[in-house]
Order: sequence, then C-alpha cells, then structure tokens
Amino acid sequence: MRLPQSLFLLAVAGTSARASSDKVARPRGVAPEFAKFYQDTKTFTCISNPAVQIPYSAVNDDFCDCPDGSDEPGTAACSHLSRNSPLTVADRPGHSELELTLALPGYYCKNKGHRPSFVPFQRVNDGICDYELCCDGSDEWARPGGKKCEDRCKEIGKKWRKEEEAKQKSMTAALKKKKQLLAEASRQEQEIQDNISRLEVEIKDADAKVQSLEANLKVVEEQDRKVVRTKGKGKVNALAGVAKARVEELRESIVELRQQRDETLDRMKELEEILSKFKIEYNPNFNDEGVKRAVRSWEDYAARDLGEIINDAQERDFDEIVKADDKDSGVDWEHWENEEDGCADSDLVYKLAAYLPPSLVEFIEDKVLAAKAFLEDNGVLAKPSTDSTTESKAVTEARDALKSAQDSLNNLNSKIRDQQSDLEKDYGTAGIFRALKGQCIEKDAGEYKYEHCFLDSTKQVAKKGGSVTSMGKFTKIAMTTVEELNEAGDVITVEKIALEYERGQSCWNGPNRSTKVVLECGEQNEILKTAEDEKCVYSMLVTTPAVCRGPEDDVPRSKDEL
Ligand code: MAN
Repeated sequence: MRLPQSLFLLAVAGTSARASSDKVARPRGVAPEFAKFYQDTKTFTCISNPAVQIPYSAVNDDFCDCPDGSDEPGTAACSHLSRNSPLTVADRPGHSELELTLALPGYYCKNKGHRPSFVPFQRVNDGICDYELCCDGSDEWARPGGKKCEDRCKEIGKKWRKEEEAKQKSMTAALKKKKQLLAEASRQEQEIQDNISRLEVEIKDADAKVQSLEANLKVVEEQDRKVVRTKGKGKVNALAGVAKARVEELRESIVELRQQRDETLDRMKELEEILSKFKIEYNPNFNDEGVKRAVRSWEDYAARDLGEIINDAQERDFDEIVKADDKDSGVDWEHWENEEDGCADSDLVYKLAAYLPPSLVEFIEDKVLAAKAFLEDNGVLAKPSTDSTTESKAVTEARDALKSAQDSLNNLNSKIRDQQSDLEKDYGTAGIFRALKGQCIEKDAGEYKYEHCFLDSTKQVAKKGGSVTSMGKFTKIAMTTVEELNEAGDVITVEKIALEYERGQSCWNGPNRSTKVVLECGEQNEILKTAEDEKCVYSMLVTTPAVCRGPEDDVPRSKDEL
C-alpha cells in the first residue's frame, strides 16, 4: 500500500473554534476560520482589500465585487480569479498582484459525518456532484437544471475512515520496519567501525613484523656473505661433478665396444677357417666359374697383411682407462669436488689475511665488509647477485618470510581502505540504505521481468529466452521532482528520493542504459511500475519503508545531523 506523507488533506479548524463561530450565522460557503470577516451584517469589507467595502446584501449575490473574490464565498461568480498563483498585472492592467488572488481557499463543504473540505469555486453549481470533495452535495445548492446531489457523507465517511485506518495501520507497520532498518544500518556501520579498529591493530603488528623481518634478512644476508667466503664452493665443483659423470659414461662405452669387437673377431676367425678348409677341399676339375672366383678372392684376402688387429700397447691403455677407481684412472675427483672457486671479490682480504696475525683477521674483515656495503649502497660497486641459486637456504627462507609478511600487510591495508571508503559513502539519512544494499525485488511487465537490487543494479530479463540486460549500476542517491495528483485532484510537484543507476548495457544506436528509481513510502519493498521514458532510459517507482516519514522526522534536525 502506498502511503501519503501527510494523512490529512486539509488543515481544518478545531471543533471548539468551529462551535463558537457557528453561533454567528455564516454566509454559504464560508469556513469557520473565515467567519470573523462576515460578522458585520450591514457592510462587508473585502478581506484582502479593506479599502473596498460593499453592502452586506451584496455577499453571495452571484456578482463579483471584491478584487479577491471574498464577497462570493458560496457562488462561482469570482471563480475566474486565480486560486493558487496570482495573475500577473499584465493580465489585468490597473490591478496589483495581490488584488487578483482569491482570499478564500474555495467553497466550504461541511460534510457532516465525514470531514469538511473546500471545493474550487468553478465547481459550485456546475451541475456535477463533486462527492470526492463535497460528500454532502452542498456544492450544487442551486440545483442547476434540476440537479439534486444527495448527502452521501455517511457512507463515504465510513469508507474513508476504514481506508484511513488501514493506511494508519500500514504506516505504523512501515515505520516499525523503518526502525528495524535503521537499527540494522547502524549495526552494520558499527561493524565496519569495529573492523577498522581491528584492522588498525593488525596493521600495526604486521608492520612491526615486516620491519623485524627486513632487519632479519639483512643479518642473514650478511652472514651468508661470510659463509660464502669461508666455505666457497662454486662452479669448479659443479663442473667436476658433470665431468665425472661424463667420464664414467665414456668408460662404460669403451668396455662395451671392446666386448663387441672381441665377439666380431671370433666370428671372423671362424669364417676364415671355413674358407681355408673350403680352398683345400674344393674340386678344381669341376669347372664351376663361381666357385673358382670365390677361391681366388679368398687367396687374395689371405695374402694381404692385415697386421695385428689388436694392438697390445693400445690394449694396455684401454685397461688403464676402464679401471673404475678414480685415483687409478688418473683423475682425483675428490680434489676437484672440494676445490674453491677462483678469486671472489672478498678473497683479496683473505689473501691479505694470510699474512696477518689471526687476531687481526676478524677486525679487518668487518672493516672491509662495512666499506664494501657502503660502496655497494652508493652504486660504486655492483651489488652481489641475489640469484637464488647462489644464495643460501637461510637467505631464501628469510626473503620468503619477508615477502609473505609484506603481502599480508598489503592485504590488510587494502581491506582497511575498502572499509574506510565504505564509511564515507552516502547511504542516505542515518545511513538507512546500508541495510537495504543488495536486497532484490522484481516485477513482471509485458515481455520482460524487471529487477531492482538496492544500491547495486537494475536489470531487464526477457521472459522468452531469459536473456539478462543490465539497466545500470548504482551511482548515487539524489533528490528528484515528480508530478502527482493530490487528493483534491490537482497536479502538484513533489520532491522524492531517487536511486540512480548508470552505465548499463549499451543500447543499439543509443546511450548506455540507465535507470532512475523513484522511492515512495510503503510497507513493502516493491516495484510498482517500470517505464522506458526515452529509448533505454528507464524509471521505476518503488515503495520502501526506508523513506517513510514518522513524527520524529518532522522534528527540526540538530546542527550535527545537517
Ligand atoms: C531491448 C530492450 C528495450 C530497448 C531496446 C533498444 O529490446 O532493452 O527496452 O528499448 O532493446 O534497442
């Protein structure tokens, strides 16, 4: 149910005031609060123009005498005058603005059994029963054309009171919900403030941890540099390792090749024996050209001096090479595997230290290290490579620990920034929309279903196929004006709170979609209607208890709240 901000249409004089005024007979159409102007029964003084006086008999004589229309409270004779906005002087030369404005709000209907109300003067005796404003039918007192408007105030009043009661009930429920929203919003805000306080403590600790780990890394790196100098094993050792493996591989290949060679020689010998036997045993008288050719080839082969296939000296060399023992094979791997690298940058110190008494070595070493660090920090000497392959496990671990502490510090800083910026965001009066943020409501309309998620997004979902189109992302809370009909049926301009959503899906040949969600007081969060005011520019009318105004909202706000 939609609730008007003010449940009363008109400010009507209280009963006691009316009772006292009623003692003096009021002319037709005069409200109790204006009765005092009509007490002189001889002369009538125009209300806004006291200089104009007319005989009392000219009141309600259906002729407009007063410039403010006050002499015709019960007829339409002065209805040409403006009720709300004064006519300009240009419209009626010779008259001031004030003179052309009606002094009375309209024709007063007593509406006994309901509530009194004013009818615009032009509707008096116009032949139409204006029951919504004048339920007693008194606006048609002259019965133009025989028109009689019966008094319907009893039934209309009863219906109105019932509706009013329902509205009051709904308003009470809405204000209760608003109170809950305010409580929730303040709880959420408190939670953010608590988060910030907690994060501040965590950041302090994390910062201290980072500093201590930075110092620790420096110390470990320094120690590592000393250790490298004293235990330096580097590329030579790595090379010795590779060479040893390669030599081992070659040795195995030689053993295998010798074995294959010996097997081949045995087979060759066997074949030569077969052929020698064949040469002796074949029958030369048997005139077989192929056999004769084979025998000749064999004789040529046998006549050739092929020399020793296996050379003894070479064999001895092979025997030496294939010996598995490192020392016997001539290479002292152990020596190379423990060899220090060539001249490191700090080795000079050690070379120098070799000539100094041991008590001075440490002193000199520290001085040299300090000088070297100074030169490195000032870019005179290149800093030693931090390549993980050359740094110790302790340095890697210290560096990793520092990195992970820095990461968690950055993470905490980004969390606190998020929370702080959330606190600075506009969530409406008393931050009430914080409690609604992310809550979604939807409504079917034609081929689409429209969705509104408070302070987040608006969407258009096609019922056929279900494709979702973004109608905008939340940008801000703003005030907007809308035109409405009041209970008297007049168009009035009212200010409302609106939630604005922009940069939605781009529209073919048009702008990016955007939505203005106009909020109204209501018991439920509900989309009343959605309209596409221009191509891809949408508006939604949404009710929510968050914008209902209770009695406390009319109390002037303190300086702090403004
Ligand atoms: C879709 C919908 C409409 C919109 C057109 C623009 O059909 O989003 O609301 O007007 O696209 O092309």
